[in-house]
Amino acid sequence: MKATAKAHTNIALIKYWGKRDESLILPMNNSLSLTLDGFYTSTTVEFRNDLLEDVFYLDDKTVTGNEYYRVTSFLDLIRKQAGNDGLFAEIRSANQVPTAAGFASSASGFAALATAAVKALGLPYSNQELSVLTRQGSGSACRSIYGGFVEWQQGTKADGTDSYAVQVANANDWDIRVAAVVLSSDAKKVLSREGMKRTVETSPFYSGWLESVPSDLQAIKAGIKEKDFEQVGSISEANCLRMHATTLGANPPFMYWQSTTFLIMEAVRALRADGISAYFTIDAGPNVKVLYMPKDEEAVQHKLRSVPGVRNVIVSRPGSGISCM
Ligand code: 2P0
Repeated sequence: MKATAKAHTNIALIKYWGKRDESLILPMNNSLSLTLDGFYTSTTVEFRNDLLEDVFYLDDKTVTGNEYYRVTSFLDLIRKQAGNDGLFAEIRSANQVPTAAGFASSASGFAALATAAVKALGLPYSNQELSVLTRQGSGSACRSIYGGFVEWQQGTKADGTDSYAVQVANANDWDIRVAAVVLSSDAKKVLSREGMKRTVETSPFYSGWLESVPSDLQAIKAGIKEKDFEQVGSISEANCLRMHATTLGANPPFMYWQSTTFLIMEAVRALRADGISAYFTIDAGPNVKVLYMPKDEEAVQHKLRSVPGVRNVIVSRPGSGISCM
């Protein structure tokens, strides 16, 4: 009753922004991401008869509070599905996701946790079933089941059984790069869960966001198929800007960007003006991710590292899906 699994994080190129069901974590729109090899979580789950409650260690430290409850209530779901309510687990997770890089470790975290727990209990889940399950821990995590380019199909059913991720292109199909640009200061955060809820409920721009997603998705999938980097990059950047625009219309309004965020956006535009194909995308935080082609590695690194306020630049290639050890 013990298993270990590894999952990589992912960066959304077409963002998931807003839920239609908060408890089942059903999204308002389809999203599309790239799984990244540079950032991952390894998790071991061992169900033991001698435990009276779950114990959770993250990087060898005992976790309590909200983070602990999110994990145990997710395991409750799995226990229920296995028909084994009273069986508790020791969970040991190690994050290779520098939180300062602005990646939600929840994506790799819940994907690794779900995979390890299901394996430990011997549940014969397909990747699709695993994606449905993982989604209920954290929405974006359902995309981390697969490697390469991945689409999360929002589904139409009220019970969420058709809301899962599917692979669009394999990690080995196309060699591109994503640089995570780490800023030296940290802003007070509006958590993405709270931010998307406020936006759905109050932003008059939200309907415009939803209207814009289907054509972005169609165009980016065509771009991935054709390996048209300009198309994939430019659509990712525009989609990111539209997501962030919805936050400015929320009540109260909020914004994830800092002054250094703007400087990096300008640096990326300057690279393009110099004929280097680079595009940015930004999640629910101030850090920027930059997409570019391997041949431009040196120029992109040099430019990004020269921006005042940039602390580090961490490069990823397309990564693989979940694996069990
Ligand atoms: C995404 N984000 O598609 C978008 C873009 C942030 C901006 O998914 O509430 O941690 O657990 O479903 O998945 C972050 O939200 O939120 C996110 P929950 P999650 O990657």
